[in-house]
Amino acid sequence: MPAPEPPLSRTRRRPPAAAGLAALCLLGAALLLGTGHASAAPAGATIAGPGNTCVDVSGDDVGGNGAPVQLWACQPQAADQHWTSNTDGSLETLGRCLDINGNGTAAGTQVELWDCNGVGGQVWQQRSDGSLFNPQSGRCLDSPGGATADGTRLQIWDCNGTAAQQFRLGTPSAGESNGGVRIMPLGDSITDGFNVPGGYRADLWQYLAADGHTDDFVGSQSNGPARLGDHDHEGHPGWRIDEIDAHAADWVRATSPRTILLHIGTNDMVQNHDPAGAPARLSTLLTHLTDAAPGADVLVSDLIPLADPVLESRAETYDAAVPGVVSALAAQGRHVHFVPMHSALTTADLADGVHPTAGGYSKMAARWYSALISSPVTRWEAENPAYATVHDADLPSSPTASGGVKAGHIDNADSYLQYAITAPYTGAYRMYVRAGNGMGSVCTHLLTVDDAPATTVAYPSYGWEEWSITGVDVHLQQGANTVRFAKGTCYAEIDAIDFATLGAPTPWI
Ligand SMILES: [Ca+2]
Ligand SMILES: [Ca+2]
Repeated sequence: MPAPEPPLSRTRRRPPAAAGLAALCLLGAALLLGTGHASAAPAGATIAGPGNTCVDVSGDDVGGNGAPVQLWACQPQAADQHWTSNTDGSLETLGRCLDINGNGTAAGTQVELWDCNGVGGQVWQQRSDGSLFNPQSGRCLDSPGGATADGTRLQIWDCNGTAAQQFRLGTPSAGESNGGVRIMPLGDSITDGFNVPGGYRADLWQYLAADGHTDDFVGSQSNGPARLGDHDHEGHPGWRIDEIDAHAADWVRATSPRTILLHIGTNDMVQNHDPAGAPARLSTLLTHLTDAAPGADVLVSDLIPLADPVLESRAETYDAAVPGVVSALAAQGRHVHFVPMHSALTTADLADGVHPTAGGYSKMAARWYSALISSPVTRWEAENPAYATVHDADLPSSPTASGGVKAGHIDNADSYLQYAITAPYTGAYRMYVRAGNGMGSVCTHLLTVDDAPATTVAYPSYGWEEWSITGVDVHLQQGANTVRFAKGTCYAEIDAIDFATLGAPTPWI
């Protein structure tokens, strides 16, 4: 089976956008046919509320004065569910404090977010019975009627020790698991993240968090930056297929992954280790993996490009065999699925001829995520003049950006980055914004899609060149659309945006 045509070539001069999306729709269909979390997450601690909820600010990590404070399902990456305890007894998130409306004291007064100002209505004491006590009012934080539904607005009420008043301030550092779906990134240095610690896993984690998935990356190895919420992985630099195979069954028995992401074979090609036999070795590895974890789904990719033509030629022969290896095992009832990774990158995305740049790893993450959500994910670079323009802003080069360039200095009232997006159908899309924010607090852009009123997109601060991915639901018209990011609060940069159609959910994440 030939390697698939690159569905969204980053080097194509002017991809008719609709064609690009349509091609990836076909890719999404093809993918379907083939068939812990170290919260360096946001700073601060969660406040566990009644019914396994978390104390949350209404709206996505925006939090202006008066923003309602409510219960919501816990989301480990949500900045507005992480609260810092200040020395004056206040609890702070998004730069503001948990506040009783009007500094009130009456039972039933709602709580909100407000500028930290040291008033008595912002003082909270954790008590041993699990309540959060406000000394000024003599009352406790309370969920009305003991409600636990998402969006339940909180209030103060007479302290009564009931479940409605159980609010426990957590410890700031989580473990390497958030209790979600276990995913094992498995492979060699490209999984380990050679040159760029965390590799594709950092952006993949960001995609998962952007869509509210809770996942536990598993494996015996660990590395990566703060924006990678779970550093566990099973990437072994320099290892070939046979070397991974010697340990793979033990690894999956140790961690019971639900989903395995496998990119392996590069070292077989680089070492010229019987490349002709590599497909058979891959088949053996997959057999051992699926025997050891028959309930797991194994997503198997072909290899990203190699710069050396001789190595690349070997790899392309191997790549061409991978879909057949996968389909033969799938025909036996084994849960294996092919993911076309070669087409996600070009040699321009390599740092050293073998390993991706940071931007290349980001493209790998987008392709893995496309498979995991069974939906095409198309990337639109901020710097591509075919469809993107900046006004009173610029396009600096960036060592960590996809394509090596980002949009920056969106600093003034009239500054913006604007895309001309051509969409294949009218309806709902999921947009992912790869943004950089080194301000130390949440920054925003004002997003305008066509003629709709402007909305706010908020980005956590991981540091400049440490990219976050934020998900936004947008409605596009078939054909031409205008998507504009204008300056909001403080200063954030944009590397690229991605669009996904809303595909069928998979059980893999
Ligand atoms: Ca983990
Ligand atoms: Ca870019």
